[in-house]
Amino acid sequence: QWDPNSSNGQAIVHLFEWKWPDIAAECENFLGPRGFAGVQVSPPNEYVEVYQGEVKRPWWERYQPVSYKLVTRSGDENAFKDMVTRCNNVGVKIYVDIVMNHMSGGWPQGTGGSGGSSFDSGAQSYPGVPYSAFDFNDGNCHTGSGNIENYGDANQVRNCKLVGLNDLNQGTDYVRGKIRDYLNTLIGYGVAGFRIDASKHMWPGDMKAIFDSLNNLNTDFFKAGSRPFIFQEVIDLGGEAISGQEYVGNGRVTEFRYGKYLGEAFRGNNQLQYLKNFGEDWGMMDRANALVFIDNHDNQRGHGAGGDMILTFRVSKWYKMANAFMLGWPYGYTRVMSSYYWDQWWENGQDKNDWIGPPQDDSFNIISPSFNADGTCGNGWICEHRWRQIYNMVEFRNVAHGTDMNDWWDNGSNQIAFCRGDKGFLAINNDGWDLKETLQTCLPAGTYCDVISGSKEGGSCTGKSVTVGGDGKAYIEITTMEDDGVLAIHANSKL
Ligand code: ARE
Ligand code: CA
Repeated sequence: QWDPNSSNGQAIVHLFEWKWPDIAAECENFLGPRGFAGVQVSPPNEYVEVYQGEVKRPWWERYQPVSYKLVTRSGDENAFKDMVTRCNNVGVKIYVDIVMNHMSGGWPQGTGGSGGSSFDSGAQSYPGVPYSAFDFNDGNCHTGSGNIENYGDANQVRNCKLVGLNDLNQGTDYVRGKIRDYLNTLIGYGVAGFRIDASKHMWPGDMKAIFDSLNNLNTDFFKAGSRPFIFQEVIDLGGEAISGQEYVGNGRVTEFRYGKYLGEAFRGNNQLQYLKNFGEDWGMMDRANALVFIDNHDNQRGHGAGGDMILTFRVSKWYKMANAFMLGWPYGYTRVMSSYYWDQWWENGQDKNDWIGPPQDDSFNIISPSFNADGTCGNGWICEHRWRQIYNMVEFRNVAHGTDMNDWWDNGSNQIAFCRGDKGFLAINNDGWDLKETLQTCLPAGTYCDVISGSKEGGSCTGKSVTVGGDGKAYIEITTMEDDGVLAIHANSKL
């Protein structure tokens, strides 16, 4: 279903590769108090431990399941349960990344799983579930290699192997039952919903049969009769046999055009003035079905879709502007990315280090983030969600929820501003000259704290203040010398 079952928040954060105890603490110390609705967590089920020459314990090993035992580098089953309970207790929901299209790729006999299960990828035997060769799609795939060779052919996209990953047949009752049991276990622990990995590679009807068979959410934490939130990963930039639209009957769908188009606009391949009708008018899906984000764990490192237009933490000024626009703009359900750092190694337009896993010690244990005095992270974690310009815009989104966009203004190129009812006002300057204008803010008269250059703390503002007159107008200034090209004020930032 389409509703995130959140307490009140309107944005979730993907804590990519975080450990369960660290997420539990983050819910209590930061996400709950800051009004985040929830967390997308990395796959919690057992996967292949990859050691392949130079490539040791890449992040992508977690997308090669071996069983549905809840044992990973993020923690074990008890740690997972404890995280879900503690996050729910502070109003932060957990959304689990579900890999149900496939099991592992081909690995030598004796390769280990993160939960100690053995497997034989060549024989398609996964005793930890158990799955055997009968449960896979080979007979239904008609390409020479057994892999997906042509994205123009819906049949092979669904029934052949994605990059060599053993492809489960979700058409059988047995496979459906195993996936259902796994998801119901998670529901029993109190999760609020699921990100469904590689949805393009499964038949929407098979997925529906599985979702329909799921239990209602745990009534310790949710209203009786609540259904799990579903958001399906489908990369649809147009031009392929399969469209995201085929999946909207099951729940929300990732709108990959959103981050690509915003990347193009902020990088100067398009002008911000044209964002005036950003949304359905741009050919994107209905906002009620869309899950939107600036970047994700794939396209921030050249996997997935969007290419070099995608904005990431590495181009931080643009990145903060694009996130501010997303969180200020009434389209879709929003997800903030939270990353770790790695050194890139570019060769022929490819980052040879795109596989590097999270910060880890010599025994490949993930290292927890540390926290600096100003609240930002250390130990190799970027924690975009702890950047003031981003978390303050999460509050803006919560405050403005339920209003539309009105009073759009632009300068005919890359300076824009708009209101959200009488709840919020946002201005962006991506031109090479200063923005200095008296603009309609739609807010009641008063003095407001700009939550981008600072925060409202104990009744005063650590950044720029904006004085709104009785006519709703205010003098707005964003110079090119400033750290950020955004100004945002809202009902809760009134001084
Ligand atoms: C790894 C190795 C491979 C190896 C394989 C098997 O990189 O070389 O053959 O293992 O051993 C992630 C990584 C993959 C990784 C995989 C398994 O990105 O590199 O393979 O884990 O460990 C398509 C899918 C889309 C998918 C993207 C990446 O449609 O669903 O590819 N995204 C999800 C996750 C990924 C994850 C998987 C799926 C697999 O978010 O993190 O892969 O579980 C066009 C098409 C898109 C296509 C895209 C890229 O844009 O429209 O549909 O996306 O190209 O091919
Ligand atoms: Ca498939």
